This record gives sequence, C-alpha cells and structure tokens, in this order.
Amino acid sequence: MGVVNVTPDSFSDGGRYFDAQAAVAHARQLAAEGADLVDLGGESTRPGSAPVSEDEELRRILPVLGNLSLKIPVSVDTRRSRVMREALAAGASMINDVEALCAAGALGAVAASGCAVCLMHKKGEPATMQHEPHYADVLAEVKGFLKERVNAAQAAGIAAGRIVVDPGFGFGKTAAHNLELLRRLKEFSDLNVPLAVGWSRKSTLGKLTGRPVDERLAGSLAAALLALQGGATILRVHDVKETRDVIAVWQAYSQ
Ligand code: HH2
Repeated sequence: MGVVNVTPDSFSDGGRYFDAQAAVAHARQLAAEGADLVDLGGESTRPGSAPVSEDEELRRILPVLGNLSLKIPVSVDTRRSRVMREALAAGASMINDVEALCAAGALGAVAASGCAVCLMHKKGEPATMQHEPHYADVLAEVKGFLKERVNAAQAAGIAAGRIVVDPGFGFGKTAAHNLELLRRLKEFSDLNVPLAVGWSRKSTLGKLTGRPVDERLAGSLAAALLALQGGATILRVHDVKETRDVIAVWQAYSQ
C-alpha cells in the first residue's frame, strides 16, 4: 500500500503532494513501482497534528481521486463518514480509518458500499496521543479493541472478507510499545482477518537509528521485513520500489 498524502503537514512528506497534479503523478509513480493499492489521505494524523474540516479534506482528495484512473484499487485514509461516502461515490475501493469506524455514521457508510475497510487502533487524539501513553498490557488492549471493532463492523453488515486490521504503530504508543507489538504480531492472527502495518519512516525508527525522517529508509525496510515475518500482508509504505524488493526476498525465502 503506497501512501499519497494530499496534505501540507504530513510528518514525512508534508506539502510535496499537496497540489492535486503532484498527488496524481505520485500515485501513478507508486503504481508503476509495484504498489498493489494506494492510500490517499487529506488529513495528517501524525502526533501533534490539528484536525481539518470535512470540506477541506474533501477539497483535497476529490480532485485527486477523480483524476487517478489507476488499474489498482485506491484506499482513502479518513475518519469521517461524509468523506467516506463521497470518496466511495468517487471511486475509492477501500476506507482506511485510524479510528476504526468509531465516528457517527462511519459503520453505516462502509456497510452501504461493497468496499474493503482497514480498522486501526489508536489511543487518544493525534494532538496529544504521544504524551506518555500507558497500557497495562499493550498487546491485550490493542487486540481486544480490534476484536471489538471487527465484531461491530460485522454486526453492521460488513462481511469479514472485507475487513483488515492494523495495530496502529505510533498512534498513542511509545517505542517500547511499538516494538512489543511488532515482536508479538503473530498473536493477531486469531482475529482471522488480514493484518496491515505502517512503520514507514515513523519516529520510533528515528529513536532507534538517530536518523531524521528523510533518512529512515533502511530502518523502514528492516521493520517491513519483521512485519512480514510476523504475518502482515499489507505494508503501508512511502517507498514502494524498495519495499517491493524486501517482499521479493521474503517470498523467495519463505517458499
Ligand atoms: N499511519 C499514518 C496514517 N494512516 N493508516 C494505517 N492503517 N496505519 C498506519 O500506520 C497509518 C495510517 C501516519 O503516516 P502518514 O500518512 O505518512 O503521515 P500523516 O498522518 O502525517 O499524514
């Protein structure tokens, strides 16, 4: 899953694809590099980010969605039900929700379409979620939440075959929490839905390597391989071409 942030303030590429034409060109490049899907976002949810209005989110993503004409599916990264409905009407095939369809109307918006959905765990709000997050047992809490959201989605009429879950690395989690979840990723397998992970360029990699965000490719690739070993089947990444090579090596090794 290649990331296209149509935002001025995303942590790794803020502003680079804010212009619709630049975003379309970037999505096409990620597809050409081997992405199986692209994830289009109009609101940064990085730690410390401020929310944007629904109208602004739609103003950012709809022109991009309308001009993509890709052969691969497009996911839209949003937590708002109106944005979900309009994005699906404009051709999105998947909703990637960092709030796991908790917003009013979100379950209904996804249930009413045939789209796929990614349910992600997050603790707290982006503005403050990295202020001393605390868990008694991070794996149990994240997994318990995802299980409850999978059940809620199914109860709303979203079939299990449309659902993917994501532990939400970096969303209200310290480096130690992120590492424990990565180490124990296999324990998510009994949720019986595919697992997506996003480690690409994140601040935990900065902490581990001492590198700024534009020098975290090697760390991101190491995390991608560990996630594959833990059973992840969707890697949400900024660097598709390089991650494809990791997948090729992993697939050959595990044959
Ligand atoms: N991470 C980010 C955004 N959306 N969605 C899923 N499912 N999993 C993730 O780990 C995830 C996500 C944050 O990364 P990015 O989009 O690059 O930054 P920003 O939120 O600043 O736009």
